[in-house]
Order: sequence, then structure tokens, then C-alpha cells
Amino acid sequence: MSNSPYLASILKQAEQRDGDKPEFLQAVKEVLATIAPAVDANPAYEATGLLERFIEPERFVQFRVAWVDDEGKTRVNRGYRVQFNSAIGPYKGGLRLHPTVNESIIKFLGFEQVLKNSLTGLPMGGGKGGSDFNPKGKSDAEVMRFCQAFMTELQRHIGPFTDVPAGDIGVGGREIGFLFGQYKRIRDEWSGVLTGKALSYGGSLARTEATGYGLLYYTEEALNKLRNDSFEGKTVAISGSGNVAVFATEKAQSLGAKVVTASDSNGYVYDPNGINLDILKDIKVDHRGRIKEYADRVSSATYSDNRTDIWTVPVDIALPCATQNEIDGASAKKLVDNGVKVVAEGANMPSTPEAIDVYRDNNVLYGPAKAANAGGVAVSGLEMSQNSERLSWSFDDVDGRLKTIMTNIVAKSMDAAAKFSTPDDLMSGANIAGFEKVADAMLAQGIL
Ligand code: NDP
Ligand code: 2IT
Repeated sequence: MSNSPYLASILKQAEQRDGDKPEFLQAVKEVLATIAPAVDANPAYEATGLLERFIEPERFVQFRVAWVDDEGKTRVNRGYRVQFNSAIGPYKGGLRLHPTVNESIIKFLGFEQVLKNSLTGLPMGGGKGGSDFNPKGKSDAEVMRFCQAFMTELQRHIGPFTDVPAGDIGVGGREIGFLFGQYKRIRDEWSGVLTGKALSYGGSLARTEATGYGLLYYTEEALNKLRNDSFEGKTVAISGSGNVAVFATEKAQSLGAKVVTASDSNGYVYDPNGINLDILKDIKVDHRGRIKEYADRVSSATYSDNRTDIWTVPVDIALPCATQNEIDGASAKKLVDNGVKVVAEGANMPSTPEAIDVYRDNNVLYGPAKAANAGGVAVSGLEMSQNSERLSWSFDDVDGRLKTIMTNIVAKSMDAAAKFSTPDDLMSGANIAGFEKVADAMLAQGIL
């Protein structure tokens, strides 16, 4: 951290105002610490109160979502949308449906999204939303009624040129379909107001695969540029078994790596022969099953109900793809002790600050979430372009653009890091490169 009194005062203000929102404060502190050299170098930021504005969302809405379950009982959930920053484009970011969702989680995700979207090079501001609704164990009809009630409130805040939500944890193709249908019904218009749509009504090829594939394109490029190495022949641990984890596994395997783990919130499986992707997809994608079933079906696999022990498996590369703070200092230490050389984040903020310290102290190549997992929102941006053009691009076209965007993010991060610190500090580089574009746009637009 620099000795800048300006940064110190911003940090103090954040602690006072948001001390009760631990995940949000964690994300803000990490960014402030790493952008210090760029802030110190530009006095216009302090003169215009830029950082004060940067850490304060433009708008935060919370609303009641009342719906009726299959037994006829009324249920009430909390809905949220944070519209964090629109300096470089309409608010853009996913919706999360998970019982742990609260104001702190939504704000941390929205804040990260601002910088991530900037890094893609596409004109997208940052937003995020969701609800503490738990989709697990709910019928399709219940999910539909919840999504309709949620959109009935959300629709007044969003639009294809204002704010364009998408999926995140608990929100996939099924939920986007229900949300889109309700928006169209209320507004009486077809528009690209959501991304992650199915191909039959304006979705983009390669959006489903984009976050996982993008993570691998990014990490392969970083490995190549900074370690003169590749995924070929590497052993890889991947956590989670949702959208990001499944397609990260698929691309890692196609790049010649052996993925030996998968997990969910109950536990993890270890398969020293390499995860069988068809069986993983059958359980998780086709049947919404539990990861334990993998070990029941594959004799070489073992199951443990201690989810965090996944990081005790010896691997060359770890790709956390489940949720925030899933790798703490002790888990990071275990990974390093067992020889890990690379950690790249598919999930948002999966490493605690203590874990990041361990990576840094042990020269682990660290790909931070806002850079490494930007492929999902990047292809969402490409979906918006296709909707505006009323055209659909081929899979190879979208996938090729995704690859270019991810390799550009590595280059931008290395350039920014080299300018202010050390070239292989991809975390500082991503934070500075993402921040500078947004800050330039904010400066140009005056005090808002
Ligand atoms: P999914 O809902 O498809 O899958 C989430 C996976 O993570 C599941 O295996 C789930 O297990 C596990 N998980 C969720 N919450 C927890 C928790 N509190 N503790 C332990 N495990 C948990 O979501 P995605 O794959 O889309 O998202 C995974 C991560 O990637 C998230 O951090 C998300 O923000 C991030 N991300 C997603 C993008 C996208 O395009 N979808 C883009 C960029 C980042 P279980 O089934 O037991 O809940
Ligand atoms: O965290 C993320 O970047 C996402 N969940 C994807 C957001 C999007 O708008 O596609």
C-alpha cells in the first residue's frame, strides 16, 4: 500500500461506511491496495473525488419478491440489483440465486464487475443482482413463479440500453428463459435485455461455454508468456461442478491436462484417472444431481464430504470455480506445499487475502478472477452486439473473439503491471488496467 493520505482516507471512509459488509470491504481493500501507484501518479483523481465516487454504487435497489409455492404457501424473498458504474456502458452483470445472497455479496460482485467489464474492452458498465431464493429442491413451476415475481419488480430498473442482467450462481438457461418471458410480457417488446438466452430466442453460441473456456484461454496465455509453459501434461484441481467448472474441465482436457477433482457445496470427488466429462455432465448438467453420485458411478473416484479438503490434492494448477473465499490461507499453504505452480480464478473472489499473500510469497502464478473469468461477460457483450445487429455469429466466430479478448487481457495486465510494479503481477496489472479506463471515462464526464 502506498503512503498516500488520499488513499488512506478513502480506505477509512470505506471501513466506516461498509464495515458491516465484509465481502464488499474485502474487494474494495484489495483493489485500493493495488491501484495505489496509478492513483498517486494522477492528481486529477483526488481533485475530482474520483475514488470516493468509484467505490460508491450509482444506485442500489432492494425489493420484495412474493410468490406462491406448490403447497399454496406464500413465500417472501429479498431481491437486489446494484447499478454500480455506467461510465463506459450500460450496467452489465449477472443475477445470483443462492440463500447466502445479501447486500454485501451483491455489492462486492458489482464492484468487481465494473473492473472486469472494463478489462474486456467492450462498452459495458458494471452491475449485479440476485436474491436469497434457494433454487435447490424447487420444482420448475416454483422457479418459474419466483422468476416472474422477481422480474415484475426488476423490469422497471433495466433495459437493453440501461442495464442488462445475465446468469451467475443458480441462474442458468432455465431461469433466464422465465425472466426474459416475463420482461417481454410486461414491456410488450422483444429486446436483448438479458444475456445467456437460449439460441432459439436471441442467445449467442458459445455463451454457455464462455466463462470456463475463457479461463483456460487466459491461463494458457499467462503460462505461455510468463512461464514459457502450457497445460499439456499438467494435473489440475477444479472446484465446483456448475456452469463454469464443467466447461473449464472440458477445455482443460482438450488442452492436454488431467483434471482430477470436482465438487459441490456438500463435498468433493477425487478421480486420479481424470474426471469423466460425460458422466459429470450427465449428473450435473442433465439431472441437477449431487457430485457424490460421480463416486457411485466411477470406481476410480473417491468422495469426501469435507469440501475444503479439495485443496489438499496434489496438483500443478488449481482453478477454483465454485464461490467466494473458498481458498483460505491454510488451503493455499497446502496447495503450495503439494507443489502448485498456478492458481487462476473461475469463481469471483475465491481466494481470501491471506491466500493471495501465500501465492505471492511462493511465486505462484496467480490469475485474479476479474481477469481470468471475464470470458463469460465478454461473450455476453458479444451477445448484445448480435442482438443489436439482428444477426447470429457462428460458434467459431464467437469463440475466436473470446480467445482474442482473453489474450488481450493478459497483455493489458502485464503492460499495466510493468508500468507501475512488476510485469508478472497479474493482480495489480488487472486492477490498474481495469481502473484506468473507467477513471478516464469518469473524468471526461464530470462530477456525477
Ligand atoms: P452454478 O450455479 O452453475 O454452479 C455453482 C457451483 O458452485 C456448484 O457446484 C455449487 O454447488 C457450488 N457452490 C455455490 N455456492 C457455494 C457455496 N456457498 N459453497 C460451496 N459451493 C458452492 O454457478 P456458476 O458455475 O455460474 O458460478 C460459479 C462461480 O463462477 C461463481 O463465483 C460465479 O460468480 C462465477 N462466475 C460465473 C460466470 C458465469 O458466466 N456463469 C461468469 C464469471 C464468474 P451446489 O450445487 O452444491 O450449490
Ligand atoms: O460474474 C460474471 O461475470 C457473470 N456472472 C457473468 C455476467 C454477465 O453479464 O454475463
